[in-house]
Amino acid sequence: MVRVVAQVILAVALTGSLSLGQQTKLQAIECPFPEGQDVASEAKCAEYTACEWTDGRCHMVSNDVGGYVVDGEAQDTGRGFKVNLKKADASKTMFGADVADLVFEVIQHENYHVQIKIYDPVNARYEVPLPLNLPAEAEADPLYSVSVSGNGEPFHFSVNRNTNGNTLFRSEGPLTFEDQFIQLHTGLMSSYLYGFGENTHTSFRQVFEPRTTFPIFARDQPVGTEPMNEYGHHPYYMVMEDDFGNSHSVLLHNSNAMEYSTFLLDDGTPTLTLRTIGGIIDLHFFLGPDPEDLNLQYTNMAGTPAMPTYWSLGFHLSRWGYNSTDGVRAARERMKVMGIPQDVQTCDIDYMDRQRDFTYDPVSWGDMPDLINELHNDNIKVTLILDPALVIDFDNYAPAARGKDSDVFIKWSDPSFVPSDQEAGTDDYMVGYVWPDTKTIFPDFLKPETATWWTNELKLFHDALQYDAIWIDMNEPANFGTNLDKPWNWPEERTPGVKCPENKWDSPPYPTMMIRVGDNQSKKISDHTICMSGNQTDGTKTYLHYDVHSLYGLTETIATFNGLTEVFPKKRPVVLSRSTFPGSGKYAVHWLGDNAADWTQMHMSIIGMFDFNMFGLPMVGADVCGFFNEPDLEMCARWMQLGAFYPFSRNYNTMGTADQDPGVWPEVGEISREVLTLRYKYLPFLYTSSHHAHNARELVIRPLLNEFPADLLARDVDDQFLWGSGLMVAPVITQGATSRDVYFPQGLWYDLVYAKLVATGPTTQTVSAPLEIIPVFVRGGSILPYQVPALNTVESPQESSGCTVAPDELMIAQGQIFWDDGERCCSTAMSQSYMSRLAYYQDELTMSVKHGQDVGIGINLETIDILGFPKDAQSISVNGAEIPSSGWRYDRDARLLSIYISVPLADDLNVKIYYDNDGL
Ligand code: MIG
Repeated sequence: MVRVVAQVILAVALTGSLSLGQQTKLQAIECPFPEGQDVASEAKCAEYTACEWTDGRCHMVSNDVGGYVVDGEAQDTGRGFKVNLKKADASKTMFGADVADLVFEVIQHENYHVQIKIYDPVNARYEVPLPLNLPAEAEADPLYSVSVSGNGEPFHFSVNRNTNGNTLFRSEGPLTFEDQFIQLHTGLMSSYLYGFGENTHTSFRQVFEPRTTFPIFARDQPVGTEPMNEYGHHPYYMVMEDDFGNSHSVLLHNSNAMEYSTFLLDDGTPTLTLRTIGGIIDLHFFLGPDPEDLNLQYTNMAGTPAMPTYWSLGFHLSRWGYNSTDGVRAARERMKVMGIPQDVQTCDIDYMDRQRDFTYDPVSWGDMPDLINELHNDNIKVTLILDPALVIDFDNYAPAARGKDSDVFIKWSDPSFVPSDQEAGTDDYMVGYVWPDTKTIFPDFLKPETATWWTNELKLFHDALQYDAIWIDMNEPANFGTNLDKPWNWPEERTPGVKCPENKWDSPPYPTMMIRVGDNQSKKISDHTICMSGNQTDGTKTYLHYDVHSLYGLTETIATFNGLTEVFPKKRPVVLSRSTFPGSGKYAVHWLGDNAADWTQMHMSIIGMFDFNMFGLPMVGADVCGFFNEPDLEMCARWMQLGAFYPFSRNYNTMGTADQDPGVWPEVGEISREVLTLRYKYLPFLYTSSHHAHNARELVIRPLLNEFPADLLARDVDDQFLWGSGLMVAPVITQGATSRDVYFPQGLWYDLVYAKLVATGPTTQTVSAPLEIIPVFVRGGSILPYQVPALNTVESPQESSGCTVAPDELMIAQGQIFWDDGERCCSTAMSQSYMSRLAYYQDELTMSVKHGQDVGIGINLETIDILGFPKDAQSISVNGAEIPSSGWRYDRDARLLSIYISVPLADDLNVKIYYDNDGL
């Protein structure tokens, strides 16, 4: 491939279509009404001088009138360039408070990575205070160039790919930059747009027609199918530019409430609008060019995914509402009786005493320490939930008292905001109400003192209950009944909950569409959370909750992760977090929130997995069998099958519903045993993929388009997914179906269980899938390591291992085995982990150990299954010595050659197969 070296182009005057777009009235560039587009009318339009009514549409005025003008020559910064902008016409505004003078700055990083900031040079505005990993110096041969209009011209910019001239970003229409309303539009190369979150996406690929808008802002919002913002905040997207699969991705590094909109310009160009109500424009572009490259490039900056402990890849079981230790025992017993693999038992808030963190109910859960011992003796790990908010009962509740001593809670930003009837002893803390029967305050996890205090609480808690992992819920943060007279679960006699003051933060001029979607009862951005006019601090600077709201989950995750490294020195912490932000993947496992037992939501869980793998959080999964409502046998069986291929695999349901653990229905129990046994067999492959994700930063769960970027059909497939590059899962997610259509991209595809060659792609085939079957395929060219499955991962590492070899058309396949003690933390010494490479080339398999021989000691490679082998072998040699004919078996029908050897994983290996290939 020829690489074209180019430099950042300084202040290039725009030519061609760019200047056209800049002058025409772009009627499709909608004028956004705070109340939503339903109110659009000529009269309403006239209220905004930045908008204009033409032909029955209210749209932004053209760029030369409503936008900014380049004011001066570009200046070289040594790391790129910057140029001054000034507002073209101060009278054209949406909500007033336009920033008159701006700087547009290009900052070069790696060759594949450029940052573009647009900010106010005079009055510094809020910027996300968490560090990104940026190179100390720019690399010299950028893959991109950035163009901006010349001095005196209407401001316009574009980002281009040098190798082929693709235009990755091309600003359209006017830039709006007001104190609480920033808006930027860009034309896209194609409508193959993916990402953004956390949202209720019903397709992985974004929709442009009709125009579609999603809000982004951390929110305790259950899953549904209308466009909603959910728990996390990930303004990160990818576009596949052309038919060759060249792809780029973009992060808008901004944590304020925002929304994005996808639509077609009047000439059909797919276009994206980005709106945020605070901070600055801070864009990071990654140039790939492959979707898989993007993952490496993005996570290198935002945070590489945590390496999961081996046991956390096992099956997790829980529900809200076991109601007692005996409830847990009964569920565990059902799993044992049915012989269903399980590694983790989780307890929800019902274990707590009056739903207070760091306590347990003395009555129904009085023997909690015994329960944990029993589970540990049974090789089961225990995850306990914690909510961030603590009760203000300082006299009787020591964690809050200690927190108050260290002054760790979120405060009002102005003493005048403290309600006059606020509870005694709560000073200027913001007081809310969540699950406990007593009002609560919220730790400020930005503050260093909070991390110290939280670590101490985690340690004390572990002294009382020997948990293995912590699940942090409600960390958007959630608060009940904000702005309402009475929270839904509020006892009658109580005083009202928190009502946010009227000010520009709690009632911003453009609250984004989040106030109109989901169960936003008070129609405010503080709905279901704490007030935006709260104050937080990192010890140096103070921040409004308005700005740092969406960082709450990440900052709590970091504090919990760091705390657990002290509770469990040298072990990898397992932290399960509901709210996430770019960078969370370095620390957290994520589940996709409160879904429902519903077939559409089962499908959406695959899309959610794709999104979060893109966001750098490969350890992800949805509540299997649904959180709300009750699944029937069929749905739960199908969901257990799909969930067996979630990296984070947990069956979970809400309070007050019937039990739905797999042991409840004998049939589901059997199906679950079978499919989880298959998962456990291939855990070494999932573990190896997780290691690659952690290290080489590949995706664990891949949409087909990641492996087949130039295959246009693959780009719309979101009901099938890959583990790594070698295993494809095509779950049944349709009620009543006993077969499904499967798209097989180019190559050979074998059935994982029956070993037969099923398809030579590209092709779509109908595959039979009665209730007990989930279609899973191995891709020709891959070698998948496996292990004889056990009932949990404490037992399985002692078992012997094998590998499934799936040759491609040229009879070639390759794979790797990564292995370590499963939980060791943070040593990068190669000697502490094992890695070998497996290569199959025309009847010969070699395994070469790369490092960690000692770690592999004690485990034998016992079986090699070669799929699609043309005929029986005449003889087979292992490391040069012929083995007896009892050492292999050939299944003529499946064309499966199974070779039984017994060679230590620690040693290099060569297996050669001789057969008579006459007449083939
Ligand atoms: O307001 O702890 O998403 O998994 O069972 C609900 C109770 C609080 C929400 C979590 C869910 C959990 C539930 N929690």
